[in-house]
Amino acid sequence: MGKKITIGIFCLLQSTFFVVAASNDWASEIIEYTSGENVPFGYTNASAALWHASGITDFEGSNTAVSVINPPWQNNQIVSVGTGGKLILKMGKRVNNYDEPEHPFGIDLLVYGNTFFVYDYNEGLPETNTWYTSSEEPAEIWVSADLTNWFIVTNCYADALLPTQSIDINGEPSDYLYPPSPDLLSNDWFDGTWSYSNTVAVYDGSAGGAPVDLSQLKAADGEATNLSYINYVKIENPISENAAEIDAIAAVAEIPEPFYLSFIIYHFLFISRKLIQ
Ligand SMILES: [Ca+2]
Ligand SMILES: [Ca+2]
Repeated sequence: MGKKITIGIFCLLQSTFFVVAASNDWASEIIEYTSGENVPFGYTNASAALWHASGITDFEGSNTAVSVINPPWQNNQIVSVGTGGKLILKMGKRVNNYDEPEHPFGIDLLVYGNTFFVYDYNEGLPETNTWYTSSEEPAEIWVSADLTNWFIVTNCYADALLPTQSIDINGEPSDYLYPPSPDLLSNDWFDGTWSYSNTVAVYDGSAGGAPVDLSQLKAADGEATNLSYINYVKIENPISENAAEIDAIAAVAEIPEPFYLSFIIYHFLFISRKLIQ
């Protein structure tokens, strides 16, 4: 009985730790929200943009996996930033600007929206049925370390490329903290060759999102700059007549940590075994 309780508490601690650790990777606090104009009714709940991006959404009455053709759309999943609107969120932890290898492709932050690729239903299943447009509603992404000095992201927009994909090509869960290649931002998605299968394949296990590199920023005076870290993200929409939707904002996971850790653990075990022998 005592042992069971101990194991139970241990598991509880483990799962609590897991939840807390996972949460820190996401936007965790609303600093400011102004809906702006042209916002769909009911889509003004800014807390929908906090924590983990959506993995499932309703489709004709049943839960289905979020994908590049099936975006999150429920008003507890996304918040709209209309024309003249603004959403400022604090990240759950400091987001560092790293290059390879700590951050794949040098991408530091991922902004998830609800864009999707559009294909002609009349031409059959989406696996090989090519995209002819997307539902993008681009909004500016700004970042700040101190909530005073803001810098605009120059390499991508929110609620544009890339649509969210919750499962990989094998149907396994995508990694929402692993960035897609930023080369995909300049890909010609509508050249008649891109459909579900090859799109998901080039995501390479990432879940998509707008891939932000903190080395590709501009100051208010237009000068190119970078930041070594940020704590705040602002989505602003002076561009689009349509409201942009935000699902979540994630810090990219640092790659080498587990490798270093496993390296240390391996050597610790190796030395311990030698000592015991
Ligand atoms: Ca970077
Ligand atoms: Ca949208």
